[in-house]
Order: sequence, then structure tokens, then C-alpha cells
Amino acid sequence: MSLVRVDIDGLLATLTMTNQPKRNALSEAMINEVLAGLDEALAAKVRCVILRAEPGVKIWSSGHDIQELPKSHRDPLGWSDPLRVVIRAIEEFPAPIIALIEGGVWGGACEVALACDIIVATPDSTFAITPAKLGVPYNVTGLLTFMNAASLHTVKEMAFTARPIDAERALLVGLINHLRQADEITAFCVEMARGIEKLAPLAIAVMKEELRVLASAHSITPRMFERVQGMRRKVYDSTDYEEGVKAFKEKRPPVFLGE
Ligand code: YZS
Repeated sequence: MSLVRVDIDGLLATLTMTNQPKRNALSEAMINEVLAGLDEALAAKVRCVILRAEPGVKIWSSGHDIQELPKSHRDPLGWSDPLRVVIRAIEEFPAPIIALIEGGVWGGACEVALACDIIVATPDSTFAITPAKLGVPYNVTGLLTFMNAASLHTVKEMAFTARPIDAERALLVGLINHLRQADEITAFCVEMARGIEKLAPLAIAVMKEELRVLASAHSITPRMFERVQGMRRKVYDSTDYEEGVKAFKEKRPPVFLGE
């Protein structure tokens, strides 16, 4: 069964996540199809991509496939984790990617949406940063995606409360570019993409890369990095992390002990 539909129409590719029964959880299989769709778009020399879920869904994506998170004692968000791979592919894709958001966007999916270049959402969309719900030690580049998308205080509130914010507030705090009603969002995004198509693709590709490089230009010493990695290791070795993943699978609220 296909989890992502790829439609190429001239210079525009639309990638539609279609696994609503699992709320578009970002499984390795789903992410591999997104990556294949991006490869197809690249080969077709498209000048813009729209990443979306099917119209009318309640959940855009429920985030990392929790069933695929390691149970314990292994970094759940290491360099080759599918979520990390797709974030890099989106950031490095040499043309703009518009996230067309309808519905709830959870955890790793929130990072996927914010890693896109332009974000357009319907009024009933919500955005949540959820590692604290599961006990996940989020990784440094992942937090940078959030920090580059909103103010530090907004990111802290979202990460520390794990509460979804609604689209209106997301617009107010600069997390998203535009709000559009469900019946007009597709036309709005396509019209924006058609405008981008007519502009100079090499100039856009180099600006995207320059902005990516500048946005990630934070220096961190080896000592600082190793310290943070050591702290993260304590979290994925903790019983809290085990409990978070186990509780989701058992469909009950987790009980965190802080150890
Ligand atoms: O019971 P079945 O087999 O039908 O499966 C259910 C859910 O278990 C499954 N599902 C997921 N499976 C794996 N990973 C997921 N993230 C995930 N989300 C859902 O889909 C089937 C339908 O789910 P329901 O719960 O029955 O659907 P609904 O009542 O509509 O609720 C939808 C939401 C999205 C509100 C609910 O499924 C939910 O709370 N899901 C988890 C959302 C979440 O916490 N995502 C963050 C995942 N973590 C990350 O992305 C990062 C690693 S981190 O933790 O650091 O943020």
C-alpha cells in the first residue's frame, strides 16, 4: 500500500501523506516514500513542492512512529533515524517546499512542517512539540529547527508544556506564514507555487542554501557537544523514557519519576 502519493504537474510536485488510519505517523516506510517523492521531484526538475495530508483530515501527522522508537538504551533521534534523514532532505532540497497543513501536527511532524520553507495552515490546525510527553531527549539540530521558526520563549513554552497551540496563535508568533480556510488552502498554495515557478530557480536554490547555512551557523565546542550528548544519553537510558514509550503502546498516561 502506498503511504505517499506523488503528483507532478509541470514544475510543481505535490506529495500527499495518505496513511490516515495511523494518523500519518512518520514510520520509516512513510519517510522512505517521502524521500522517493523528493527524488522524483528533483529528477523532474520541479521548482516547487507542496507537502500535505489528504484534504479534510483531522491529523496532518502524529509525528515519529512511536512503535519504531527504540525501547531504551539507544538514541531515538540519532543521525540516521528516518526523521533526521527527512528533515535534512527537506532543508537541502534545491527548491522551495510549502507545507500545506490541515489538522493536528505532533512532535517530529511539527519539526518536519517547520523545516519546510513556507507554511500555510487552516484555522483548525494545531502544532505541538511533544518530547516531554514521551520522555524523549530531543536532539540539538532538532531544537534548532524549532528555534529558527519562533522566539525562544515560544519554543520553551511549547516544549515544556507539550500543549498544542492553535493556528491563529501560530500565525501571531511567526511559526507559520499564512492562514487559509480549508476550501481555499489548496488553490492558495498552488497559486503561490506557480508564482515561484516563474522566478529564477538557481537564485532561489542558492538563497535557500545560504539561509540554511546561516540559520545553522551556531558554534559549539566539542566539550559542549559531548556534555549535551552525555545529558541526552542519561535521558534515553532512563526509566522515564522506557515508561513514555511503553505507556503509549499500552494506551495509558505515563507516570514519570524523573529517573
Ligand atoms: O490502535 P491502532 O492500531 O488503530 O493505532 C492508533 C494509534 O496507536 C496510531 N498512532 C500512532 N502510531 C505510532 N506513532 C504515532 N505517533 C501514532 N499516533 C497514532 O494510529 C491509530 C489511530 O490513533 P488514535 O489515537 O486512535 O487516533 P485519534 O483518537 O484520532 O488521536 C490522534 C492523536 C494524534 C491525537 C493520537 O493518536 C496521539 O496522541 N498520538 C500520539 C501523538 C504524539 O505524541 N506524537 C509525538 C510522537 N513523537 C515524536 O514525534 C518525537 C519522537 S517526540 O516524542 O520527541 O516529540
